[in-house]
Amino acid sequence: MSMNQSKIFHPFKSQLELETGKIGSNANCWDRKLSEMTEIYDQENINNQLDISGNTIVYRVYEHELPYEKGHLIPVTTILYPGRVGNQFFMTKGHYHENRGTAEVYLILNGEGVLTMQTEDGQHQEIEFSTEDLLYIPPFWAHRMVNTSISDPLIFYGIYPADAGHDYQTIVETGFKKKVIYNPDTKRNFSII
Ligand code: M6P
Ligand code: ZN
Repeated sequence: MSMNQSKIFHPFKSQLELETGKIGSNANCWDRKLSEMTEIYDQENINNQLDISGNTIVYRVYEHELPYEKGHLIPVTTILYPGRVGNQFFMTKGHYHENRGTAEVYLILNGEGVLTMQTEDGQHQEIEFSTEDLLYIPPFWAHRMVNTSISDPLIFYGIYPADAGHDYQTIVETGFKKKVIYNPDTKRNFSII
C-alpha cells in the first residue's frame, strides 16, 4: 500500500498520572453512571437499590482522541470505583469487539478484581488480578472488569486496536456466564458463581 502523506498522523506524548489514571492531554473523559447500565445487574438487586436514578458514577474512562481506523491503537485508562449493587460488585458494562478478531491488553495500575471473559462458542475464563498484573484478552473473548475491593478504586490502563469497535448488545442479551459476588464469609470477600 502506498503511503498517502495526508494520512500521516503525527506522533505525540502525553502524561498518565499513575495514582489517579488520569491522562493529561489529547484525551476525552467520560463517565458511566449506574442509571445507564441497569440491565447488566440482576433485576432484584437493581430493584432494591435506592439511588439508581441518581448520578452514581461506576467508572470513569480517559481515552486518547485518535481516529477509529485500522492501524491505530487506542490507549485508555479506566477508574472503576468500589461499590456494589446488592451482592454484585461495580463492574464495567463488558463487550465483545465488533471486529471479533482483535485483542486487548490491560495493565493494572492499582487495585484488585476479576476479569471475566467468554467466547460465543461457550468457553469462559475468570482471572483474579491485583496491582502490576498484565492481562491479555485474545481475539474473540468478551471482557468485563469487576472491582472486588471494598474501599479502593481499580485503575487500569489498556490498549486496543482502533478498529475493534464495542459490541455491547450481545452481552446485554446473553450476560456473562460467571458472576463475581460479595461474600463476607470467604477470606478474599468474594465468590465467583
Ligand atoms: C477499558 C477498555 C475500553 C472500554 C472501557 C470500559 O478501558 O476496554 O475499550 O470502553 O474499559 O468498559 P466498557 O466499554 O465495557 O464499558
Ligand atoms: Zn475491549
